[in-house]
Amino acid sequence: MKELLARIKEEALAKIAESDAPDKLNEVRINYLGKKGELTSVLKGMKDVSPEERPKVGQMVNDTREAIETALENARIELERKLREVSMKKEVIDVTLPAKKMQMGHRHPNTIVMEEVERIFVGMGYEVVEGPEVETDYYNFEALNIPADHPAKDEQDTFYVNGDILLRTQTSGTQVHDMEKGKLPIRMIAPGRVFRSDEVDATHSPSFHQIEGLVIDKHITFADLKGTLAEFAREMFGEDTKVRFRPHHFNFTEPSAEADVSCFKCGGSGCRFCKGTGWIEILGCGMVHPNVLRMSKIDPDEYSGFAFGLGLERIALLKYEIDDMRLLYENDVRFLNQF
Ligand code: 2NM
Repeated sequence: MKELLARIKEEALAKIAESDAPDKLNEVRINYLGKKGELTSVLKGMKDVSPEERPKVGQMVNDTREAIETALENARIELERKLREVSMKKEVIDVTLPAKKMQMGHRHPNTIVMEEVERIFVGMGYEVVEGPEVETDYYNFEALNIPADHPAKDEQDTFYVNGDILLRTQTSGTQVHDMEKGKLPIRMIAPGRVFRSDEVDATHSPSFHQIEGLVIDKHITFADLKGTLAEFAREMFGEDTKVRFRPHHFNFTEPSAEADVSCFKCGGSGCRFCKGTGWIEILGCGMVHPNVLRMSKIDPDEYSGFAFGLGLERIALLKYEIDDMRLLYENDVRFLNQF
């Protein structure tokens, strides 16, 4: 009996030692300690052992069972440790590997120019004010001294919602709203989308963007307008940029002018870019018409002001030497990625 138990124990420990997976250990447990296991059949044979021998043999069987169980438990712990080690090695992260490149979006050329213009005027103490894209006839035309029979009001040029409500053709309405508040002085720019009933071509679109500026205070003169736009041109197009003013007509300003900047490609000597003239037209401007001030309850004998308006897309096309405005709206990333 003693030899039999020693053999069982030796065999079981050998099997445990060569087990390299949890289910193999389980197999050993079933084969030796299970209901039909070898040790169990020894226990069943106890009835043939004499009563005097029984406690001794019983003790031996228990010792053997304990030895096998301890070996199984130790093997299980060791096996789990090994498996954990293998999986930790497999899951290791190499922090020295080059990172995946992030696909970063970027600002649209229109936005770049818009933010640049805003930055320059905010630097001069202007407020940025946004207003509604849908306006009444009064704010878009009448308050700006544009009479009922003016060609700009024609349905050929303006999108009407109905007889009185329309899509704004300029952002000046936003400035009228501000003047009506009666808080003076005013130093503001009104950027935003405007609408005109134009056919799409290289330089026209039914929807584009404007930035209009307005300053109203006591003793504002055309000299203030000139100095302001000269500073804007230097910041926008470069230190050496010159500005010139040509007489023009707008209903809402008197006198009115168009402003040109010296060509920032050739410096003014004349090139393909400025069509040989050395100058590039960038905006319209003037001193706010007394009628406009009066309609917004500002006394033109006490206050005066200047205003100007520029087309955002036009500046973007010039700055980036883009020859077709449609490229700014198509949102082809191969085009947009260049800026
Ligand atoms: C321009 C040209 C000249 C202008 C006038 C006003 C207001 F509201 F004060 F009357 N806002 N913007 C103005 C003046 C706009 O765009 C070419």
